[in-house]
Amino acid sequence: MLEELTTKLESVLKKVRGQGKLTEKNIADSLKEIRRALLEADVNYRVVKQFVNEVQQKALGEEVLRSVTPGQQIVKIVHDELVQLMGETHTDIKTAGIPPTIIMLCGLQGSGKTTFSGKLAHFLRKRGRRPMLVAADVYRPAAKKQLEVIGESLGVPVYSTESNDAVKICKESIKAAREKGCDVLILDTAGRLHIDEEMMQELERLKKEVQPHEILFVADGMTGQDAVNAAKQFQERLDFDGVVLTKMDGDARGGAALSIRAVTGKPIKFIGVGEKLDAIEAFHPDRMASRILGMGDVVSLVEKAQEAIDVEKAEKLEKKLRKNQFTLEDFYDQLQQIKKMGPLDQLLGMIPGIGKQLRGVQVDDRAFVRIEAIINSMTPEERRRPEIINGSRRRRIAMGSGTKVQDVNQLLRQFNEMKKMMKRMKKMKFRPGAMPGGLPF
Ligand SMILES: Nc1nc2c(ncn2[C@@H]2O[C@H](COP(=O)(O)OP(=O)(O)OP(=O)(O)O)[C@@H](O)[C@H]2O)c(=O)[nH]1
Ligand SMILES: [Mg+2]
Repeated sequence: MLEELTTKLESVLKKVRGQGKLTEKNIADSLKEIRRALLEADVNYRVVKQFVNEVQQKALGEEVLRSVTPGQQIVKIVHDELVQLMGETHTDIKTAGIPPTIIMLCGLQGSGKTTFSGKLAHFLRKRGRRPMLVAADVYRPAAKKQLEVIGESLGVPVYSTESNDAVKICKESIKAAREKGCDVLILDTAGRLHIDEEMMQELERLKKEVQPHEILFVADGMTGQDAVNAAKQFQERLDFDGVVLTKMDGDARGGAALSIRAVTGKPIKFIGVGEKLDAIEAFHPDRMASRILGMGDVVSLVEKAQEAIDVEKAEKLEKKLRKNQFTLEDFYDQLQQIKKMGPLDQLLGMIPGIGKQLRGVQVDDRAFVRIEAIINSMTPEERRRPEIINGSRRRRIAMGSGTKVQDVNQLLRQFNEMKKMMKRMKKMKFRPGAMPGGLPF
């Protein structure tokens, strides 16, 4: 995510940190580079100007210049300003006093509204809500079908009718939601290639007659300033409540993420990080600022782990670890759980320090498949007591799994390393609840 910007900012800040003494001159030089990096990431030029001014004023303050670690102070200033720029704190979506809570999505064509409806339904349901999707895009012939497929794959009800009156459909859906006991309605509206009068009028009518509790503007994070300009126009007409930035997993440069709040005054509430329906993250300005500066995002990583990891299994595993009974079977189980957390490269990017080394490196999820195949080709006895796996067993396992003996050797070596590491960890004070001490990195 936002790799280019991160690489550039990291390199500027590394230089700053390395300088024993900060002067007005080298602060000005660094700021020039920061300014360029932001402009190249397609951040709005007014936003950049303001940002650089703020950082400059704070950086030239007495405490920084006299501090023992001026470089670190500057990094902190840049970080804090980024947080400020993106809205300071996370803003949740509203909940209606009397259900259903109505959430209306709007945005240009192809920005990711329909996909996001599914993601939001998935997200809310995991938090104990009962969402219903509403097919309010009456223009694109396949739109209803697309939403129905999404609803079906999630097991979430979809309200759709033959009517071509979006206002009517949305109004009717309120009754349908009450009947089905759904407490959130997500309205998937139509997109247009460009902002046009007819589209705006339809959205205004929806707002007036359906009175959604929350209007979210969905913008394609890859389109930078175009997204920001569209947001501004939607803002003027609809006064929406928040922004969703999609496609942040791709080549998004960061321009939209860093300017949209300042330009529209509305917070980013969610980001989309993939095509799958679980590729959604609640937006936290502080976490994003840390990621942008290459400091990782341990909090999100831990949250992902909490969602994917089965507590009971984790407790069993911990007992085994304590008794040093960790087997290849447990290792296999662990892999399955990690897989549920999402694509490896996204996960690694959240680990402080690691992100940088791996940036641009394609992490091969197929390595997982290979390891699975190898473990699958072992007998239960071999999984429990890998020390019995001799040369001929290794050859058999390699054959059975369609891999090479070297692959089997490598896996066994890694497994032994892991066991050794765990032994060491056991000797340390191991407090699973305490972060980051409870994490194996
Ligand atoms: N990589 C990636 N692709 C996404 C994301 N969100 C949506 N897409 C893709 O973007 C394309 C358009 O998504 P839709 O959800 O159909 O967009 P829409 O805004 O509903 O489009 P219209 O209804 O035609 O206005 C699809 O191919 C999605 O798979 C995301 O977060 N990451
Ligand atoms: Mg759509």
